[in-house]
Amino acid sequence: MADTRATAAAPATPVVTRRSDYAPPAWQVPQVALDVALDPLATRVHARLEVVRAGAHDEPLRLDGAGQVPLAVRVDGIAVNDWRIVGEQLVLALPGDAHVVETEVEIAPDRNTQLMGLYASGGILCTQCEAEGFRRITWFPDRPDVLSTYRVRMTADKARFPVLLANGDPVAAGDGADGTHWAEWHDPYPKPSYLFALVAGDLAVNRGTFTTRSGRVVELGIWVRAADLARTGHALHALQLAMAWDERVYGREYDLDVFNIVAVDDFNFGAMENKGLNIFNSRYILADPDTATDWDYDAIAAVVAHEYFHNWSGNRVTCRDWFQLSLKEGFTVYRDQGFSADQGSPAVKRIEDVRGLRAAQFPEDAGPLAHPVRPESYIEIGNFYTATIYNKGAELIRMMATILGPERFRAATDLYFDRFDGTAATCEDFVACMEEAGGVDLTRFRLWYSQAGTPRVSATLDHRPGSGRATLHLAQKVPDTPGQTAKQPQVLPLRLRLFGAETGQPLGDERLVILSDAAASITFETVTERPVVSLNRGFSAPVVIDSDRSAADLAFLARHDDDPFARYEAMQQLMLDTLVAATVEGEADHAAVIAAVADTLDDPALDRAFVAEAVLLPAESFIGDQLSIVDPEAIFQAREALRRDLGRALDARWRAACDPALRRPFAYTPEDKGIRRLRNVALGYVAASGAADAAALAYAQFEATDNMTDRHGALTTLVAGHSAERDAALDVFYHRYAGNTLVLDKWFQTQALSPLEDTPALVAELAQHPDFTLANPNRARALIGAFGANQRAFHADGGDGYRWLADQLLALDALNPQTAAKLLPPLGRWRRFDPARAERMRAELARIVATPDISKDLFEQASKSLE
Ligand code: 0A1
Ligand code: ZN
Repeated sequence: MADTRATAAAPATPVVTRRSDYAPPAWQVPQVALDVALDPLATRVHARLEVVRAGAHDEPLRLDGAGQVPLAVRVDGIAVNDWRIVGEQLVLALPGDAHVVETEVEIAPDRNTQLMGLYASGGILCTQCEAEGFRRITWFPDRPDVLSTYRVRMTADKARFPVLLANGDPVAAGDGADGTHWAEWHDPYPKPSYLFALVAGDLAVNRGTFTTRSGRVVELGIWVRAADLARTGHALHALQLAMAWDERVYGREYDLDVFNIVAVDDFNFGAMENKGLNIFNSRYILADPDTATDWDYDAIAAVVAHEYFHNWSGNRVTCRDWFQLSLKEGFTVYRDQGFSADQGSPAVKRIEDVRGLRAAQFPEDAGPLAHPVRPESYIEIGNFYTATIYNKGAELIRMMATILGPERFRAATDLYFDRFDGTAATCEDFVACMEEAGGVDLTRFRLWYSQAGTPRVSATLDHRPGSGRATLHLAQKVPDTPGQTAKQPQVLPLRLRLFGAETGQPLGDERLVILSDAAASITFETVTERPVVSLNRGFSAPVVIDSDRSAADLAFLARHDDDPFARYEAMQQLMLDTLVAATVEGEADHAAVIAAVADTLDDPALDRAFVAEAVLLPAESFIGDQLSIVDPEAIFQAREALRRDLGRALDARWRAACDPALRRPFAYTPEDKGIRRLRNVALGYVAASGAADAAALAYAQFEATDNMTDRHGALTTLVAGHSAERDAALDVFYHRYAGNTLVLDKWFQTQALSPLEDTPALVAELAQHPDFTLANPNRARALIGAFGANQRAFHADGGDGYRWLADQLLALDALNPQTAAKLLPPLGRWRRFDPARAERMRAELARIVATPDISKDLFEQASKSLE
């Protein structure tokens, strides 16, 4: 096999792929038969492609390949040698309109450290083909608009690989010579190569069934190592819930007789929706109360649902080209958000999603890697699995759903699935269905797909006492982003409502205002008292709102708004204004925030999960996003001072929320989750107050609890301060969970997220720990990713963190370019910092770009961050 590094290396002049260059494939491949003789060091792949000329042309057949050498090429059964290798393609001229082309290659999954194509994870052989991994397995037109039916035959050593799985349904199996066995699978649904999968390993299965609404009984299987079997129940249950939900909410039924999920420890992303054979990062499958937090349980259900939902939004209807990635990802995220909202509290789910959007997507949209939801070009498509494609993409679908209303939105998704079933579609196709079935004109709305950047909306409310009316003046601006200036106003659906400042009562109904011009004024009648405006309720548009509402008005909305999201938002804005003032001026009055937090804690009508979210201060990075120059230390100090004051002023309330008397045996119910969430937020505030007994309290919780949520919550609080209990807890935790890789990830991550001054030194030390390895993406992210996200530690004076991160990225790039490139963005934010920090960050980016033989993945991220 050729050197695996060769194909990832940055070419001298990187090849840029452009959306405008799209051309339909010259050849289609309606049928594929693969014969795979599996062996960790020498796997033989024989591919038989039935190729058909598409249209009248004399183009040769072009097959993509990476890191492999064709050992044989046959056309219609006859060996040929008149093919050429051009770049990474095998080019073969064919005389007729239909031929059978066969190739044979040898690959070494054991040596595949990129985790793309066929690779080994803990003795399991598995595949990852999205976006361009299939070309690392065999020669093929590896593009999503070539759809084929696949027949796959696998042969392997029966003792080492007793289980053989592939897409579709199993059709035959048997024993071969020399202790081998074989299995054949057939997938009747035409699919692009990125959805191909196979797995071979010594796996145990948790089986279940699901009966679809038309009576088909589907065999479900969650496949893991035998030792992990006891931790698969939650994932299986989530899968059954997701299957029922998709029938009920979108009318989508499952279409094969089996649905398998395999969990592996080494995986570049969260999971993959291969047809009928999803492959997961084990962190999104394995859970039990002792090892997984409530956050993990929720994430498992969300990712299981996400991958399942792709069976329709992604697999039955796929993407024409990778510029359309958000067609499947934005829509599927929107669908999994709806599923999760329906499992518990929709308001809390919305708050979590908006918090995530602000933490990951807004900074992306404001930085050097900003790109539209439908990008115009890329060097490496792996770099475009971003918060913009996924989460902003989901917000676009949500806005269209808001504009259409639930019935018309459902009619539009039905039309989309019907019209494009079995084909490769575009974002434009989706929007056209929304227009047609929704009876709306979305011409201007399409700008959301082509313009990057988060729109900013300014809002001022005019009211003359006694006039009986009020006027809301709105204006919008879409900021410049790399390569895009002078943008047009976008279509913003804004849910609004007025409240009377004296009575606290609503003044009229909620209104949906569609702002599509640069500015507009909206008049409200029957305004009988001084109004306060509740804006962008439910976060109906993914924008930044600049309003002139006073602290008193925000505190009023935090108490009286009837939209839970808006209530949370008012509280956050109040906190944010206070923290920004404190950062800039060195101090601020904390009284309004303390009063609002006290009221929220005291309101018995609010669910505890909501309260826990509402009383959390905005993240340090989000405070930084409000400032023209980020001063990480000043932000940290301002936030700590407010935490201390909140801790002290509301001490009795926090202690009540984390009172051991409230503990009860673990149950994964919305109510118990809420109690646990608030308990751990409260514990953090007790510690922030500086109370002498805080570490003892946290340690007692750490020891006495029966679940990871409370144990990890206590550990997080302990790790944020210096105490004997901190060291003891880290030690106990490490030894108790030695051998459980997922829990050890938490051990690394919690320390890397600590706000203490010695975190940079500790992180450097942890990188030398015997349990640290760059070969496992979860472990690398737990340490390197967490450190990059720790604003205070990463930017600590001296800038040693920048050099350390760059060194880690370069080392990781040599093994796994995709994962390395994903961890670069914290360095790319250099323009937002003071000149001394900015220069050091820039110098590290320049050093990365100048390093010979870096991957095109890392090159694209680093070079764009320098521009
Ligand atoms: N389509 C998957 C995400 C994914 C993308 C690329 C991968 O390559 C390593 C893996 C997974 C999803 O949306 O879940
Ligand atoms: Zn997805």
